[in-house]
Amino acid sequence: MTAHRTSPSRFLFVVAAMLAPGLVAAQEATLRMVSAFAENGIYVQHLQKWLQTFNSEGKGTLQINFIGGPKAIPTFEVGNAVKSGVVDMALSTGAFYTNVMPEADFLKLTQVPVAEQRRNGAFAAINELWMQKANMVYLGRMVENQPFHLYLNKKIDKPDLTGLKIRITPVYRDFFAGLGASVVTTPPGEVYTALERNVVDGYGWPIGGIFDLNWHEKTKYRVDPGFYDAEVSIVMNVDAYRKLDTRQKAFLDKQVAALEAMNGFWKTYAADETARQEKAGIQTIRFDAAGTKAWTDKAYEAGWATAMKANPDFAQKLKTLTAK
Ligand code: 173
Repeated sequence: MTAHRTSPSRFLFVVAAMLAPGLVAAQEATLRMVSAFAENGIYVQHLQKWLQTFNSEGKGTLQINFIGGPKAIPTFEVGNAVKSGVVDMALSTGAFYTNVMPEADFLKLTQVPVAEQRRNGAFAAINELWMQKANMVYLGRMVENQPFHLYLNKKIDKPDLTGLKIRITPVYRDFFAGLGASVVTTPPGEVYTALERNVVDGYGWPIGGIFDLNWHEKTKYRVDPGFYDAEVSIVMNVDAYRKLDTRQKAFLDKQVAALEAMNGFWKTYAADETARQEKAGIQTIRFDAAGTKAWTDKAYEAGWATAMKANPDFAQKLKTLTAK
C-alpha cells in the first residue's frame, strides 16, 4: 500500500515543482566563457574582478568558468563560437564579429550611456536583432567612455592619411580609408609585431590599454580628439540562456547590472591613461579648428554611412535613439 504514504501536501509540492521548475532548489549551472581580448589586458582584468564576485555569490546557483583569451578561441572566431554554442558566453566587441552580423560594429556609434539605452528601447532593439541574426543575447555593456584614437609613428598636421599604412579593425576601416590611408586588419595580438617590423605606420585603439601589450614602446604620436566609444560587452548563446531557470536568470541579471554600475571606472581610467601616455613621451597631434571639426565629422559620417548601407532600418533606429 504505497498510495496513502504520499501525503497530500507532499503530492502538491511535487505537482508545483513540476509546473514551476524555477521554484525548486535547482542544480548549480556553469557557463563557459572566453574573451576576444588578451587575458593580461585591462578588459579581462576588469572582468576578472566581476567574475570573482559572481562566482562567490553564485555558489549553488550559477558559475562562470573563464576559459581564456584569444589563445583559446582566436579573436575573430569568438562571435561564431558563441553563435554556435561552442562556448556559452564571451567578452568581445562588435568589430570582432562582423563576420556573424555587420550590425555588431554599429554599437561604437552610440553616444548615450547604456543605462539610457536600456530605458529608451535601444537595448531591447539590439537584443531583438542579436537574437535573430547571431543567436545571441546581448547581456550588457562593460566598457563606456573609451573613445578611439589614431596612434602614429609619423607626424601629420591635417586630417589626411594619404601614404600611411594603418592597422585597423572594422571600427576604423571606412573612416581611415576615407582619409586616404591604406589599411590592414589585424587582431590586437598582432599589433606589436606589425609596429616592430614597420609593417604599419600606426594603429587604431581606444584611449586606454596601449601599455598592456607594450605598444607604447613603438608609438610616437596620438591624434586628438578621440572618436566613437569603444563597445566591449558580454554576449551569450541564446540556447544556453534559455536553459537557465528563473533563479539563475535573475542572478545573472543582477550581476550584469552590477557590472554596468561599475562603468564609471572608465572615465577615470581614460584620464589616467592619457597622463601615462604623456609621461611615456607620446606626443599629442592636434589639428587647427577646421581640421579638428573635419576629423570628428568624418568619423561619424563614415560610421553611419556604412551602417545605413548594411542595415538601414536598424541603423536609423539606433541613430534616433542614441546619437547626439
Ligand atoms: O582591436 C581594435 O582596435 C578594436 O576594434 C577595439 C574595439 C573595442 C575596444 C578595443 C579595441
